[in-house]
Amino acid sequence: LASGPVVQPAPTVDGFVETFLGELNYGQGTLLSQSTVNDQYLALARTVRRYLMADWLETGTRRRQTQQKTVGYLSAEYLLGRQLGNNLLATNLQDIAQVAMERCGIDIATLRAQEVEPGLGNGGLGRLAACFVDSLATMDVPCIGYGIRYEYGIFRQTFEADRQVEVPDSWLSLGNPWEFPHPERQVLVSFGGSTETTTDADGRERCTWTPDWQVIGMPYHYMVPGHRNGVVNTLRLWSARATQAFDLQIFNSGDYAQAVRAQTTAENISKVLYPEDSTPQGKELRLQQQYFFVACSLHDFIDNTLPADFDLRRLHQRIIFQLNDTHPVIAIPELMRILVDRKGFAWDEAWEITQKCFAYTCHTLLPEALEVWSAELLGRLLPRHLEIIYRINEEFLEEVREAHPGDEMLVRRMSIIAEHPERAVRMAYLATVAASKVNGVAELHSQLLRDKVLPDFSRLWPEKFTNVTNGVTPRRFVRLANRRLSDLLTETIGDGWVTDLDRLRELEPYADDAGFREQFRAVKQANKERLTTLLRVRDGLELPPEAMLDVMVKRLHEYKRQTLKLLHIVSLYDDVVSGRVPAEQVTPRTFVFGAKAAPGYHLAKEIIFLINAVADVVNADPAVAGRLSVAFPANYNVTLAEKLIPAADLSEQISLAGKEASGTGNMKFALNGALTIGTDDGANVEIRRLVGDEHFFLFGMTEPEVEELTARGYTPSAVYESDPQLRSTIDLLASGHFTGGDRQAVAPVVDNLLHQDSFMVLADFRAYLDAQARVDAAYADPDAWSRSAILNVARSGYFSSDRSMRDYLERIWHA
Ligand code: 26W
Repeated sequence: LASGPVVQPAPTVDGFVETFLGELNYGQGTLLSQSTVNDQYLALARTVRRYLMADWLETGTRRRQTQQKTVGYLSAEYLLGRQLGNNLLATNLQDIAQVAMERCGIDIATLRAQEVEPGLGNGGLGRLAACFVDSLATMDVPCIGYGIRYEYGIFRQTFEADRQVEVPDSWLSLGNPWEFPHPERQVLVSFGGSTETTTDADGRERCTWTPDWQVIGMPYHYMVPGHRNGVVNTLRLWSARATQAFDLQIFNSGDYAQAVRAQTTAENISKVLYPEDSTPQGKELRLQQQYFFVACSLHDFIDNTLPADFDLRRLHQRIIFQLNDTHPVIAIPELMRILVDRKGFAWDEAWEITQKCFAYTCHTLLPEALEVWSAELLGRLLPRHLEIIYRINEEFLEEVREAHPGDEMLVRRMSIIAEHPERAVRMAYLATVAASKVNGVAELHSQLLRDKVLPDFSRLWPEKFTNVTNGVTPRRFVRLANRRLSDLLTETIGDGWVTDLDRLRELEPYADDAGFREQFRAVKQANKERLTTLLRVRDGLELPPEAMLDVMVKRLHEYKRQTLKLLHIVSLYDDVVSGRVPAEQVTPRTFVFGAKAAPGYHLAKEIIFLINAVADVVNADPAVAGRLSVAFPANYNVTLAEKLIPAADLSEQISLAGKEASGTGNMKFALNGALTIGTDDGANVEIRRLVGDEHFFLFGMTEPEVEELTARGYTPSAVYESDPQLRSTIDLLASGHFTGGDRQAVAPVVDNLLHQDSFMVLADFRAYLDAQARVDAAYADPDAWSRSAILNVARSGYFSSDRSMRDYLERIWHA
């Protein structure tokens, strides 16, 4: 019994009902007749969990026995999305569960809606991590996802008088049936204090770190099921607790209130996800979070996962730590500290081991998004780590001097330590120096990373740099989100595509089959109707279900250019209300936005306000009724994405060329049969190459053209002056037409466009409008449009995260 197989409930309706009622009675302590929706949801989740448990335990046992190399994915964010639907899909229990619930008089959709999604991420980077762990489980690759169990995830967005208001996301308040706390695996993490170097009897220098405070890291385990393959990997998220000793010390001194405050300090570490996406705040708590979770994770793997007698010189044969951006990069000096100070390795040997155990993925090109920690802060919080970083840097710069004697400028440029405006550690440089491989997330991004962000490093170590284009999981974003399309695909080409997305190619011939196109359009129409119903109930929006659905969903950021989309809408509206274009000539479109702004990002919040203001006026104006509507449902998240993306006709991917590292939403739309209007940026480049020019609406400057314009000097007001349509559009905005005559309210955005426009919205306006005219013309021919949409689906199999994982395995992990 102790080590034998776990008995799994029978995968039948009877077995499911029995287990469910058992969970309701014995787990929730209630009767079906008395139970609330939350009781029923929790019991259903625990029922599904039971069908995964035997596989989870078995996978763990198998991993321990075979001792294969494991991927330790280190990520400060995992944007998982709801678990119930995904786990029903993975276990092939969807139909059984539905019938079982019906038998209990329960509508399973109501229970699904009860789940609050774990929003433990900001956007692309966090969602990518969730897709990657899904793929690794489906491919039966050993992986432990390490991260932070934030008590509060990304804030819930509401609108008050058209402005964003943030509400704390208390996702745990109704209970979380998907996690398993493991107090027996808790880890101690130290902070602060000082270091002392002494010399051993045998003449070896030894450093001791005497920290002045500690916290406990408590792991919570989450199941990561593969798709119907009997594999369940583990996500291990850390939660911070106060230590008894720490409390008691103060408590004994008689200051009870102070003792409780100390507890709060410790537990603050995993309290809340930082909602800043791509603008590092340099906050002490954030560095605490970063060190907290990597210290826990390294300790967990080295001391609690590897066998006790493991020879750490072979560490790289058992683990590769993948650094998801710079957030976990403090793991590098932490591993050096473990090897040198705790395990007694000589520096050089420790460095050799460390270099083989890490690989680094960069997810950005914005210089302001590259994390830099002040030496003052780092030294105060982690004095030993700062010493280690200095030594790594010294030895690295020696190597640079040897390769390029006399080039002190180069040495200064490449130094891990910046001296201005203050002494600080460049985390991306530290990662690049230590990692075995450095990768970007799309072809263009990897090239720009080599040529623009890290040019000196790529010259010194060209073989270190590689690309792995991002991908998305077809399980969640096609099979789960778009059941209708999935059924049509499976009817047509079989169900192999779910785990082998290249099989979508077999769909190509059907693009020329009128009957198939008809079915494909019916799927899209049904998805649109599902969405309009949802938005009516959820947001009180009345949208015409037949209009073209034009969707821009992503974090709000200037470089992504939501304002370009807004100018397009205003110009269409302007055309009609000014009488230049009869309303009947306007293609009916519904514009949908979804976007959260970082709470401290003022301009982004002004843009949200302006979109809402324009939406109010456009939606209420009879002049464009039935032609133009604008929807901005609040709180865009994974759950909403799953409803929006399958309904979209047009995918807006309009960042300024050279700014979007990859994008992953762009892939989800193409796979769900939307056509893309997009710039030559990020993975758009690869999408266009694969689906074909004729099935993609390209516009705008290329990255070299952006560079050239920047060098020449860009004057947005001159563009405004030279284009009458742009002038009219901006003047209408500036007039206060959308803000009840209040010109002040629009000034922040309008003035920025006219006098700053850092992301060249005005420069690309004309090209964007022309491309949108091409969209209208194409949409007028439903057969040609659906042919293109089908070819987008058929040719996007490359964007499966399974393929990304194969590329990481081959180029980076060798696992
Ligand atoms: C606060 C500091 C900071 C810095 C960078 C926070 C978050 C970041 C991330 C790198 C931002 C991010 O999510 N990047 C996105 O990563 C996706 C997955 O690779 C890409 O598809 C997006 O293009 C990229 O913006």
